[in-house]
Amino acid sequence: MSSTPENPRVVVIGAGIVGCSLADELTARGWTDVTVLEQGPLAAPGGSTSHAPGLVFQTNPSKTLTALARYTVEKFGSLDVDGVSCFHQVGGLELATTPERLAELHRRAGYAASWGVRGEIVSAARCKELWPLLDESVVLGGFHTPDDGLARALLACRAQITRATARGARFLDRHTVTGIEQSEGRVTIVVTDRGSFPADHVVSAAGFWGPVIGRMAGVDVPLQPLAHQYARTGPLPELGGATEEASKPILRFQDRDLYFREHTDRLGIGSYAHRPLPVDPFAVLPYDEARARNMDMPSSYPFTEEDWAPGWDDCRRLMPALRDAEIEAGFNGVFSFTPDGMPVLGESRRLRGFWLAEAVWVTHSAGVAKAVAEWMVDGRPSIDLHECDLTRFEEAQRSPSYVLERGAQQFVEVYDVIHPLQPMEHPRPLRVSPFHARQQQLGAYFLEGGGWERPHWYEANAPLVDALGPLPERDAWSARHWSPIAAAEAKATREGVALYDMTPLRRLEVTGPGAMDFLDRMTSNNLRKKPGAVTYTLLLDESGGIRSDLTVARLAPDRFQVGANSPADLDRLLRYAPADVHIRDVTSGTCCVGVWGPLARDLVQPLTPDDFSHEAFGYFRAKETYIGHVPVTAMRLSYVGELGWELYTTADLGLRLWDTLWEAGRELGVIAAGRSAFNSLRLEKGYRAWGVDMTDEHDPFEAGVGFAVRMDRDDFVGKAALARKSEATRRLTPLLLDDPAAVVLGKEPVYVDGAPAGYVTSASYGYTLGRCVAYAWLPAGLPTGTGVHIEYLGEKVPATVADEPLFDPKRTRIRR
Ligand code: FFO
Repeated sequence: MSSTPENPRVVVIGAGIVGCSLADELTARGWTDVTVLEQGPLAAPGGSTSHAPGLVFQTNPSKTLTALARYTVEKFGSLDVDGVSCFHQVGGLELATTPERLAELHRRAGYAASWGVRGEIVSAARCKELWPLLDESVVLGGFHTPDDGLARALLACRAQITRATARGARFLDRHTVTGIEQSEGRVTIVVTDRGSFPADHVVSAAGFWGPVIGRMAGVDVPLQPLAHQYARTGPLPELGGATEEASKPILRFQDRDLYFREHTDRLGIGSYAHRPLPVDPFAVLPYDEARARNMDMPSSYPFTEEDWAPGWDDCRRLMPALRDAEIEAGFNGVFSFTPDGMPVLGESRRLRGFWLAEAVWVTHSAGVAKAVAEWMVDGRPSIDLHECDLTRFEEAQRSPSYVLERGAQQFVEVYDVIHPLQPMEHPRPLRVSPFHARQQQLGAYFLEGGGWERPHWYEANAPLVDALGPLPERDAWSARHWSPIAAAEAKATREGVALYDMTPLRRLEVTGPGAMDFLDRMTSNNLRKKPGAVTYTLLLDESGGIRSDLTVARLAPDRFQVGANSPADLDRLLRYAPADVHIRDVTSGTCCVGVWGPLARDLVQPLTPDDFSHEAFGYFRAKETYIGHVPVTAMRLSYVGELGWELYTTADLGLRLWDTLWEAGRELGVIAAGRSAFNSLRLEKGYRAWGVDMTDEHDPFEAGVGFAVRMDRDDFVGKAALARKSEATRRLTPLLLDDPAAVVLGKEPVYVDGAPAGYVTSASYGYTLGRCVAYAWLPAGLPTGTGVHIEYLGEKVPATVADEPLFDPKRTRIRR
């Protein structure tokens, strides 16, 4: 068959659950020229799918992962082989044996409600009813999710092989990929030990062999295979008479890193309660060599008794019936972990047509296959995948040693109670700004983001706390990674002047004769302004979804500085850039201080030869000038909503810039302030954070950034789609919590008239307002003053729809 744009030649590498599901999804969309190459035998080729115990717990703090899992449940539930369903909906049960875990289960019930998964917190007695083997006395409660269950992954492979084959796909087993050829940046041929396969698109769905395939293509696949233990008991009298494969909910005992499922009258037990057992993906044997060495399959390593013993004791404490039980069989099963626990999906920019569908668990497999198929066929997935995008890793997060260390840590933490702000412990520090030494001297409390050390507050500001009124008490959870010092720093910013380290803010330099036209076509606002203008604008996709929000400073006719959000922004711009446009990420070689507050001008003016008056240096303007000895690019804008400037310079001069500002600011009472205050101030101003408040699932109008879209100008990416949009049905809505002492943190479900209606995106105490601010996706048209409830730790907290911006609506503070 020859290739056409409507039906290109696709080669999928790997016939595990991802490859089989992908072949099914692609052929369902009319891409029928699909070849799936598999090194092992079908339909149990020996990778992770072949040993996966199949537990599908849908609930996850990530909305994206939950949506992917929901589709797996829906799809496998509709597939069968000879009348046997590919999904066994026994429900799920997560147990709490500590108060901390019970609180976590309440949070998880919140995520479930936010993302549309049925579930309820249940008593210990109800847990016992659902799982009679439990010792009720060790259980405090549980989270029961009736729609979770067991995926029969190998059956689902068979069902999808049959269906995709009927539509024209072919599955070739015992074909080992040995090379990937390319020409002019596009993939052309997949070479195997049994012939070559020309391809327009190649998808690596090779699971933990992904890095091996990636190397053939010259593409990093940042995943780390690790082994974890799975064992099966002998027959248990307590399960005697069972005829069904399973009838009780799949069970998690996260406090001891264990999970359970039935195998008729036996129990299968999975354990993460052991040291990480990393496996070198380049040393994993192919199917036949593994067999030759008496391994069951490449993904199953011999059971290590010594790693099993502690977990086994815990199993027996939880289920007394296991005290007399024996382990009949066990193995150490290999599967993939990534530095952040998310899959790695998308097309490589360096090798067009080469896609990754890697580090995917059975739980998310069907959802991933659907999303990747949509992405390939329609140009974009129908759900937000930015957390899974292969472009999300920073350069410094791609080294093999980073991937190994973080992958192993993801294993260790797999069931831990993780606070949303909890930083990784190592490798740290990885990236520091030039101000790091000063920040340490000021007692910075550092958290981590994108590899950067980021001060959240400074202990040096502790004396300022006394001048505040009494602050409401916080519960233990919201008090974590929080300090009242943030309140003092917020107040000092609103009343005096503060320095904020903005170095981690991504900066791109876009230059060349085509730069103006290129940025103009790529983004939604009007950028055709004289040099010196700064514009807030949006990077949209073809469907009008928000890919990012940017500030674009025109520094010279052909030279722009772009303030961006993630590595994906750079990737996207590079993908589209014509030859006469040069794009460079200058983040690492430069730095930035935000000097913000009503006294900002008093601080900066004496240090610079330029006129920094409102008349001479207006709001959203940029100038290249000097601060003392330091050449800077100054931009008059502020994400915290106060008078002031972002000051950029090269990294070598950063410390000098900081010291110059610090010295000059002494008599004005300048402080250094951290991200905790920063986030509070920006929410009071209603400034959206991309990736949290809005993603490509949202259009600018419903997200409340329609002011950055000029529908009356010439064409730009996304314009046509926006023109077709009908009235929005949902809206990013500002809420104020009624009780001045109440706080929420984000991702909580919101109830309108008692029914779940949406979820909180970001939230922070608004120290100026004296109330917690929460933004939430809610039905459009809720009038200001509407009372709603936010569920926080199982309690319904009252909140009220507010008018935005909540603070300084006339913007007098920034425009003076
Ligand atoms: N670039 C710079 N230089 N500084 C930043 O803080 C940020 N951002 C992101 C990415 N790029 C950046 C953009 N987010 C405003 C709102 C959100 C921003 C940046 C700026 C803002 O000042 N909005 C005003 C003015 C809008 C206008 O006049 O067009 C407003 O909404 O009133 C940090 O995350």
